[in-house]
Amino acid sequence: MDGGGAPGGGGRIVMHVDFDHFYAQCEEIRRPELRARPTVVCVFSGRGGDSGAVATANYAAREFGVKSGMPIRAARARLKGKAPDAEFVPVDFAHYAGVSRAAMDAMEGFADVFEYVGKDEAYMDVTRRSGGSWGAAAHLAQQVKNAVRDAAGITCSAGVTPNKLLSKIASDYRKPDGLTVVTPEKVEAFLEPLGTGDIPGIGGKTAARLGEMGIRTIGELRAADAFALQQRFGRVAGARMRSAAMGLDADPVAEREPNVQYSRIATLERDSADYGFLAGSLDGLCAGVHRAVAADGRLFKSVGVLLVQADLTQRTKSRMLRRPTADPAELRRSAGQLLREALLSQKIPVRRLGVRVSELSEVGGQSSMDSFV
Ligand code: DGT
Ligand code: CA
Ligand code: CA
Repeated sequence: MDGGGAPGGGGRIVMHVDFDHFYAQCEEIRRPELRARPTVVCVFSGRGGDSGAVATANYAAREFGVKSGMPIRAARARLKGKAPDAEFVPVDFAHYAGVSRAAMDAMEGFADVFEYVGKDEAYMDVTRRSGGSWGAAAHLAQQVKNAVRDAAGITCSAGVTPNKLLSKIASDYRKPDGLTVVTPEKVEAFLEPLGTGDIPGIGGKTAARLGEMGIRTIGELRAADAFALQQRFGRVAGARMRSAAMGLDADPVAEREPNVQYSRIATLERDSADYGFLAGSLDGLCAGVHRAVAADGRLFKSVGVLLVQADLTQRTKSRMLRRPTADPAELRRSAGQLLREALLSQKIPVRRLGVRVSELSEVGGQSSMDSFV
């Protein structure tokens, strides 16, 4: 590893910005009365009733232990009897995309290099912009937060540190509306007391295995026997954990714009609203989209279908997958389901049919929950 990732070494100043309880804040923008009430944003599975999962919840709901990923039924149980004013609202990705776009547009101009990561987070290299001064960088971060609030009406939390890894940890350190600056000389003291699970890439399982070795804090991980770690987790993962515990990360902020997408669209042989007929074109469209994504070595997390109707108006339907994928079968399956759902309420025959994927990431650039092992 070169000195670029070493605290105090390469002299970079990197900012990570993460929007607070993002989907819930988006709902609060259009219904301000929700701010004071426990609000749970739900992905209803469509199988009726409360079947489905919680996407996120506002802070009022989190106080009752409601968390991302839990079954909607479990969230109801936690709020039952205690919060009669609680609201359960369905996800509305199109609305969130609009809010995200407004916020990202407001942020981009503050960076030397801007890296869009997902709808609610981005990295910004601000080394040149801040003249290498930590005071100036802190001021810049406050300006970014203000700009996001003015443009999109939401709060966010920012971390300003020597690299991406530390900034990601720092933005999560004080939430909501946080601003955490960690200068090179403070890195060690900052990391020391945090839990190992605060390191991106160390999920619950890995943290538990570390706990069995008596390693609970990042400070303990840093001091751990390198050989023992490598024996337990393998050479590569063991070494990565230790270097993360030291706050090292040389990964550069790489320019990436939001909302890049791949799509294919085709005119049908005749106008139709029949699933069987439309599905005949769908596989070819999916294959075309998949070829383009795969050629660029990317994964996608959102799949959508576009219906251009006989009167030339458009309908779209899209869905977020559970995790980023490059699987052509999953693309075909999702697009097929979306088409089926769209046609349930189709009043005008369809003239042109399109498939698109978005929420892209690089293959290998993932940090899934337990990506270290
Ligand atoms: P935060 O950043 O801790 O204040 O809260 P969020 O809700 O912004 O959490 P974050 O940054 O991990 O995720 C951003 C959005 O992604 C979140 O608003 C909803 C969505 N999301 C997160 N976890 C899950 C999940 O387990 N299932 C589903 N369907 N969506 C999720
Ligand atoms: Ca967030
Ligand atoms: Ca996030």
